[in-house]
Amino acid sequence: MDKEVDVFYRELPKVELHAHLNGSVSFQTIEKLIRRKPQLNIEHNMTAIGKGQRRTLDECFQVFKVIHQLVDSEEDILMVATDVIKEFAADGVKYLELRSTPREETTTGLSKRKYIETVIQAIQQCKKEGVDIDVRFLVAIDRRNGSQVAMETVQLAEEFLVSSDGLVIGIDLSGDPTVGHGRDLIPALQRAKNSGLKLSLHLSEVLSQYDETNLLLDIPPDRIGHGTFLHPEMGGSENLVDKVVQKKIPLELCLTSNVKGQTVQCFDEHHFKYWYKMGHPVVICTDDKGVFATDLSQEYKIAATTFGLDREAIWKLSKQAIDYIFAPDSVKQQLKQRWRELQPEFK
Ligand code: 6MZ
Repeated sequence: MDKEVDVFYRELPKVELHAHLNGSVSFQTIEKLIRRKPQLNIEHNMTAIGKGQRRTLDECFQVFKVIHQLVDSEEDILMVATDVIKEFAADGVKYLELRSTPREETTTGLSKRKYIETVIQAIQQCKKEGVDIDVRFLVAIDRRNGSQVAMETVQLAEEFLVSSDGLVIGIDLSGDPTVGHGRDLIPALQRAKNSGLKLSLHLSEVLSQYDETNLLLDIPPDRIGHGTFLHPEMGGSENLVDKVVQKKIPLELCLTSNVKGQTVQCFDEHHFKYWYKMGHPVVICTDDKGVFATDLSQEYKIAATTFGLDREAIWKLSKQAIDYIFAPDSVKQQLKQRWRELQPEFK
């Protein structure tokens, strides 16, 4: 591997907008968790998908279940969130929107409220330690849990929107895309939107979700996760593309995740190409850097080598991501200033 090239991606200031907390747990942190819970008999190959390996999306969701067994207390969440934030910072990420599904665990006394408070505590702790990264939190709705849980999650997020000093800023809709129908979640999502929470929705991550995607685009979301099957070349439709384009909804694109999860055949065929060529807003993200054994520098490098983007184009892409963050304009201005200070000479 060319070391000098790697340094460019590592030093590139980056914005990460699509990172699931429990999918982002590194090998090292998993090691610590396994030591805390030896009785679970969990091994590394059950929590990550290594180089050259692929799984079905369904198998990926089994991996999250294993990680959830390892992360089931306040203490675990604090460690996991702190480690994940520091790892993103070490990878050159200057602004991170972390998302996670609040869980309750009767055996450890964990409540959903405590779950969110603990993530906030980790963010504050990193800030106090001077870790060079601005972190915000999106409360996630797992579609598997249905409409009532979705509504309760939004209500909880509304409370934190007011009380967390700008740290909780939005809602994520995620979970196994083959389970449930988005139509049932519209009242909760609409309520979130009305109360000022930003919305990032996983849309068309798998084929044949025209009706659901069409309905959810009418809310509309502030950003789209994946959107793999929106466009006609992938079995989507012009109508969906038109809506996304007209509303200028940015897409969060996760190359390694989609290839390892087998919703996309290979990097060459990734829908990044379609949207980027069109000039539509796209943001390169990791999705689950632990599970898919990647990091954001690596994802930018893959985009560059696969689609022939030079350093200037990559720089533009990382800078453009600032426009699509959910934090207020003042934060965007600060980040743009940072990028100006760090910009290298392009020959
Ligand atoms: C849909 C995903 C996902 O919330 O426990 N999640 N949802 N598609 C994906 N593509 C691979 N990757 C992760 O993190 C794990 C949870 O994030 C969602 C799933 O609901 C998973 O259980 P948290 O921090």
